[in-house]
Amino acid sequence: MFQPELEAMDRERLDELQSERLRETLRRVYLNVPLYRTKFDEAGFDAESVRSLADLRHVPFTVKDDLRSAYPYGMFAVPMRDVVRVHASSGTTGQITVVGYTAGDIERWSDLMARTLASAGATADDIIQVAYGYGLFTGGLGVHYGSERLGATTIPISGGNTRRQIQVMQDFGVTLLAATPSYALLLGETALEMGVDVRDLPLRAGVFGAEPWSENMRVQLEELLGISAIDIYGLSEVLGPGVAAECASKHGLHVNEDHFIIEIVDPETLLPVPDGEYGEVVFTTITKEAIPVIRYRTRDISRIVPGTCTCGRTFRRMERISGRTDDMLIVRGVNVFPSQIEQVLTGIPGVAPHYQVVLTKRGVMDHVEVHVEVGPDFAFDEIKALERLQRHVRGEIASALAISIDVKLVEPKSIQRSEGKAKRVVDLRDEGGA
Ligand code: DLL
Repeated sequence: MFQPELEAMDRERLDELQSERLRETLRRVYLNVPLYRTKFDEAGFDAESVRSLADLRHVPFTVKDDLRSAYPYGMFAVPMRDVVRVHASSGTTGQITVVGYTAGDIERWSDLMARTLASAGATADDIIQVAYGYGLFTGGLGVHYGSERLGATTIPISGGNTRRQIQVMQDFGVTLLAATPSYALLLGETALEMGVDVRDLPLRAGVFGAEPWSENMRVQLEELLGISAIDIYGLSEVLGPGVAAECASKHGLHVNEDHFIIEIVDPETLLPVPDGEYGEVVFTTITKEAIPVIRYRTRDISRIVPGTCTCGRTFRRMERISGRTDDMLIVRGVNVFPSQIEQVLTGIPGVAPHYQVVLTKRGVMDHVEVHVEVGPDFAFDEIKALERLQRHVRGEIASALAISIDVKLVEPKSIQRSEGKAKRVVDLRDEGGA
């Protein structure tokens, strides 16, 4: 453990710490951020009235549109001269939101990322290939600072230039890879094309996140790369990577509760759900200086994993993200996330883990079709075999998810590969057909 005195803190002490930091944060945003002052006043909420964590229920939520309307710096709680870094996220609609960091924020972020890497088993002896994008995206620089804080050797290669990545991995003796899971898959496949079996290299772990992925995808990545694959989670509005991460037991992601308060709420009623039930993940930052967020609705769906973890950490765990509410498909009344479809596809021999869910309009009805690549060894011109496999895939999806969904098998390498976040849902509904 990187910081056992914090990560394995007594729960009672943690409650006190969270309440104290929450009170201080609420006071600060009320004083310094007009948007919060207006929200609190309109809701009749007095920032000074908070006595314990239970009072958080009375605090108004914050949503992505609040950040958009405050573009670029309207949500900052400190003067610009105290801001040493900005990052930005484009989001699905393309409209950009900006987040800022003070020198203190960067310090804490580095610590949290060192903690994240350490929970994946990394030490100062590791050589870490940072294949998340560097730039306005938080992934590259976030992991970079954590890796240096840990004392590991940091390779700031960023995303892209895939063949060179393999060369570097091989020549520099890389032991840990940081990338999106979809890019890690592309790296593994490209290595094979180059005649390199990554399993023979010193690489032993991966910290993968920034997009939803399934348990079966983990199994495939672990086999392909000969590593232990760890899920790491975060979002720009709250910090970047470093909000939550799995430990070696890989049974939920420990939320860094000394810096963030997690709630799971029903997205309709916005009331908190009991531990163990699914809902929308909501975070409140309690140590951020430049841009604290209060009850921020992430649109990510997960649940709290009940019970304690065998690793000794006391921070609560959230289950891997099932998906984003924006990506949820409603197929004849049944809610499905692309990652659930991925879980089914990646368990079927003969198909490759490359897929897209394509939405079109048929008359007034939405039509959903899954495009999935056949495996590289599949004889794509054998119509009978293709039909058989297609029926099989449909059947597997129907039995696992209780939905009947059209499946189109496509040729190997015909689905666009990603060097960052994969695009799993292609929405052609405004374009009048597929
Ligand atoms: O993706 C931060 C990050 C970088 C996390 C590198 C992990 C590794 P954003 O670009 O703001 O920040 O996107 C945040 O990505 O709300 C989730 O929907 C999704 N996401 C992030 N991590 C995971 C994960 C970064 N482990 C959005 N599993 C979040 C599933 C994830 N989804």
